[in-house]
Amino acid sequence: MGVYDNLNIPYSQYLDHHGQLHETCSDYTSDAKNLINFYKIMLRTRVFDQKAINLQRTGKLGTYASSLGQEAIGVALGAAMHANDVLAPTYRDYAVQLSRGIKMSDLLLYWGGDERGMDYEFSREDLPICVPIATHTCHAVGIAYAMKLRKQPRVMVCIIGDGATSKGDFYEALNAAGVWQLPVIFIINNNQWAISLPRDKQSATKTLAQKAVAAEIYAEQVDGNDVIACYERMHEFIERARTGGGPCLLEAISYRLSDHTTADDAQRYRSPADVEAQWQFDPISRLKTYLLENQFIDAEALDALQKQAEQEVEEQVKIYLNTATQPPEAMFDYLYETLPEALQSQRDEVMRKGKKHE
Ligand SMILES: Cc1ncc(C[n+]2csc(CCOP(=O)(O)OP(=O)(O)O)c2C)c(N)n1
Ligand SMILES: [Mg+2]
Repeated sequence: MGVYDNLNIPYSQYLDHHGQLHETCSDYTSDAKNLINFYKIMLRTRVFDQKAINLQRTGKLGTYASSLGQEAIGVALGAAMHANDVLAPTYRDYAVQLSRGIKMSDLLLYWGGDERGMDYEFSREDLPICVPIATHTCHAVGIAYAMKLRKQPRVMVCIIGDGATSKGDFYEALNAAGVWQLPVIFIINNNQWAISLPRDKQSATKTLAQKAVAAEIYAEQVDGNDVIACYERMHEFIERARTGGGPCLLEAISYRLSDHTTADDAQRYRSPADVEAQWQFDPISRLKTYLLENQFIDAEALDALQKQAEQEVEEQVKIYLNTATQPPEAMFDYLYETLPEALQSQRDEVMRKGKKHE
């Protein structure tokens, strides 16, 4: 018996893993066009992801964090957010970033070690990818505070992992968001792993969502492999925050089907059979079954979407590979308005060494 077994944290699932619908959809998710769009972006994300891993394996990209199996969360979020809302993403949130118009070539540039990749052409106010765990929860709260102060009808959305909910920053952010009633939504992508640490060794709480209770923040869980349920709950939470309803937290339960990053070998700490068993919950096949069974799409159109995604990824990779690299001294040039003396001498040295190699 847990101490807080009687906490009521609602859980939603619309589409089960056999592609069967158990709840009534809103007008938005009843519309086949919107569901096909969900499918399309999930597919684009997955094709992009596999290509990025291949690029890393062939020495054309740095370390890369895969989003395999977690595409539904981001695609739903991308549809639920307004263009002028602001996103604070982590390092595997490509699905929502692509939904918000961020280019694949920019994401590749970033993982290729070039910070210009975070100078997005669209959604320019979205934060750059946050690699330090949970630090962006506090940034999100600051931005939400500014939105409230300026009386803007905008919402701040912050995504974190299950492991990140153990960080002090997260609790500080929740506390401030709760007491100031800020327009911020916290989305936890509970993919069951924090590198090699499983969820049950991460936190003693029955749910991660209930961590919001102490901050008096409303929280729910959702099936993170069900793009329809994710969209319905996110849409409601975001619109509530937009109209002065304050912060909310949604724990989306997913599974990291890939290694943590390309620098990891997950076979060292979890069995391939366990991972294989999780494929039955794959968010893309689930939606595909639903679309086909309801004749919202046919096999031929699905094939065309696959080809389109592959073509787009190839084009974006070309743009990335054809982008001229920055000179080494560029790493000094964007952190400070005026470079501190100590760094100036390092910059000079890099320039001198560069000349010697020419
Ligand atoms: C402050 C900080 N501490 C440690 C790390 C090293 N680190 C990188 S990813 C990770 C695990 C994060 O797990 P989770 O929050 O569940 O996110 P996931 O990678 O599963 O999406 C850790 C500890 C880091 N990036 N930042
Ligand atoms: Mg995790």
